[in-house]
Amino acid sequence: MTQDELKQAVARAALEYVVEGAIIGVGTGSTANYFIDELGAMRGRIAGAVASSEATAARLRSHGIPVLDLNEVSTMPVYIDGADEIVESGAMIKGGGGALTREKIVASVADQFVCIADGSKLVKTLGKFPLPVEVIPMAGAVVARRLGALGGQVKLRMKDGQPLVTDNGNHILDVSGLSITDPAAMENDINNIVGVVTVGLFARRGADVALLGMEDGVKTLQ
Ligand code: ABF
Repeated sequence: MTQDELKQAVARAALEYVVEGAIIGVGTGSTANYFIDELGAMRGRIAGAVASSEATAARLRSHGIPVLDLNEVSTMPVYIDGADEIVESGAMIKGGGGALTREKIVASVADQFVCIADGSKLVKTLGKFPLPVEVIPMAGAVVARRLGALGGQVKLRMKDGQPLVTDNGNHILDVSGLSITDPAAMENDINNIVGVVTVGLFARRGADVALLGMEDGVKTLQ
């Protein structure tokens, strides 16, 4: 199976977690896109969706799925999204797609976080994938120095020769070379750096369920 077929398989498996008549939180990225395409087929059976990015909102609308503002929603049974890396405990690195802040906000409202990913995302220790940190632009240099002191190499994410600007008008620093043995502690430490908006470690609130696409089928971790 190709990586795309594995992503499609977990996207389909995630439909089991969709609660009829409810509002669904929807993530960002290629695996989440496959999930949105599957959700399109059952659009009449959900109340709508809350999107974690402008790109996801546009894709949901293209399938005729109503997109709600999170301010109109107080509860949501499930949030479904991909990951860049995940460990068995459910802690993840996210944000390779640049949508980490809205992903973390929408996930925080959901009762259950269902992570969908191809099996290559399952690792023993987080950190091979560069850790994304969204920062207020004026704090970029000072936050980069503080992150450098944690032992990683810090790079400002660029797009078309300019710093990438997130949906929230901020920048992203990618930290490589970390070996994250205590993800929740590192999440706290980075959250405490002034100027950081969001760190792409989802450990204090990780995945409740992970659906991982393997050659021999979808493996469920919970
Ligand atoms: C989102 O999309 C992100 O948090 C993560 O960065 C990325 C995973 O992308 P893909 O599904 O394309 O591998 O879930």
